[in-house]
Amino acid sequence: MQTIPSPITAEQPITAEQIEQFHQDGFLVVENLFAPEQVERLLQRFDRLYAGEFETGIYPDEWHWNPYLGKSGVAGQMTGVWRCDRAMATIVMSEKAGQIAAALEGWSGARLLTDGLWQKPPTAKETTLHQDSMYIKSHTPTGAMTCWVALSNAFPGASTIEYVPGSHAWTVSAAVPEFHNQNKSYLSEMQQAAKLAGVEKTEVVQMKLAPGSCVFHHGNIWHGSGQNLVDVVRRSLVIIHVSAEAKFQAAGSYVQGGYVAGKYRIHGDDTMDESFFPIVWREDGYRTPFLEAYDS
Ligand SMILES: O=C(O)CCC(=O)C(=O)O
Repeated sequence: MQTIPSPITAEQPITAEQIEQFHQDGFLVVENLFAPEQVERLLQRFDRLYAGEFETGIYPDEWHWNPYLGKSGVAGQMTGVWRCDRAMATIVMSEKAGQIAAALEGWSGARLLTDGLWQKPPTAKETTLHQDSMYIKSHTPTGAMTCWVALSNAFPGASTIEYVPGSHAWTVSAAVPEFHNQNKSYLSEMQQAAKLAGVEKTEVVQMKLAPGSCVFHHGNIWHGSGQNLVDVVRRSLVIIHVSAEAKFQAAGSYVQGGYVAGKYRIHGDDTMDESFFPIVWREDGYRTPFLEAYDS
């Protein structure tokens, strides 16, 4: 596994070796992408968001678990938090994260697709291994990059993010039937996919990351997390980019797999409107103008 030093330079965010490593494994660790003060600021917003206090008055796109209705010890997942809270938006719109995503994928720029805020309290069950591309299918050119940012210490046994190295080369499977509270092994769909790919023995690696460090992962890689066996809440932020050139697939057609992104499609138009899918970094220096308000 490779790590890259921080701060990265604007001219060369990552080396050719690191890009090669990413293509081989399907993921790349970047240490200290965000500073301790930035992580601290997000953690201050975290509980408020889960308590339903949305600074901008906008409700998240997706919200699993809340302290009033949810069972204790159950995983929480919120999607589209950048619209709910400006401190979240400042981090989610990171130019540096977009630049690295683009460099790894060979894109001319990176456009934010969506984000996610996760918490896995002690005893929280596993997150079924899956491929993000199962849910991200409505744009073209296809492809997505996820940046999984640790907001607490992430380590084996504490429901840290885990990967099947090389599995980004397998074909994209149908969405897993039970994402959060599965009744069978959280590895079983991945194992079926491995068989189809002709892979006999699979390896699952659990990451060790300090708060502010992250892993960039390919949209097709199998990943998820194990049960939280320690007495600490695991917290993380997910930032998902697509190519700056991405558009929705042919306007007017019915496209499955739109999930969150499909909700923001304007009828009869294939544009991924920058109000909803801003360009966070582009090689010619362009950045969606309204993001200036978040640049602190
Ligand atoms: O944090 C987890 O348990 C899973 C996160 C995930 O699925 C993702 O980042 O795409």
